[in-house]
Amino acid sequence: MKPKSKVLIIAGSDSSGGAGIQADIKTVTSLGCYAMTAITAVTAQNTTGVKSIVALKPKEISKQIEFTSQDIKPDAVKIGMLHSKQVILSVIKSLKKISVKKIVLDPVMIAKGGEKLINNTAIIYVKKNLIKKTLLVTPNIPEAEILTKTKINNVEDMIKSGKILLRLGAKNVLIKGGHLKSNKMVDILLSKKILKIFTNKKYSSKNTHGTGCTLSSAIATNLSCGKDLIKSCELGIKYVNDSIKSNLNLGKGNGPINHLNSIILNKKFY
Ligand code: PXL
Repeated sequence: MKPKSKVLIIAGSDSSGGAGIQADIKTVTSLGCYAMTAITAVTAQNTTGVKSIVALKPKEISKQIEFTSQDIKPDAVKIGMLHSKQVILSVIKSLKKISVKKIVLDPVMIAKGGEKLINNTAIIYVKKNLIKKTLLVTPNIPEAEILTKTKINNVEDMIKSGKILLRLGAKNVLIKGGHLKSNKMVDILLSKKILKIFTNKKYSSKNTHGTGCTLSSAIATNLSCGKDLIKSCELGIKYVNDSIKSNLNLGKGNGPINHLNSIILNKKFY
């Protein structure tokens, strides 16, 4: 098969392969599309935690975005870890130059093991400057709580927090309910015109490293292929749920999900 579309990923590297740019490339590829990357930071980590984070210079991140896109124009962009104000400002500048409309922002803040992946000033810039430049922002509950200064305990609180994000300039918000104390998985898509509640079975597993990265990449990929926003979210959620369900169980800590769940290998290659 040939790739159906092209997706540019702006995110950090996760050496353990479960989250970050590695999860993003696997997702875009597994869903039949072409992945390009602009690496924002390099982390040394395994399933038990993050050992170190090295940031790339904002100028180098911008070069990756602009030089790559001048040659192969992305149909959609996914943004993950951006850990300083300077990086956010140069990413915004570069996005303006490449003028891609379908931009999905995963406002990455904290790794599964609790390590901070963004500094406090940068969070203000995500909120005030970046969110409004994107088509969709996909916070989980702790991220939505930080961005909207609210406490989220239930679905009503998720909707309230989503409305605050819309008031801050977000066009569409997908709040992921994985952190809710509930036996169902509830995710909420909200815009001025849409209120869609996705309810799915919850698979309890400690191996959920990279679910957020994977979901935002899957949605960006679906959008890049011309699917509408609701369908893109619905199929993205399904891809992540199936990847959790297949329970890889690698490593001693919070292991990765199985990105290969959508792939059928051609017999002649194995
Ligand atoms: O899942 C958030 C995330 C994003 N990006 C990188 C990460 C992680 C979590 O560990 O390492 C690079």
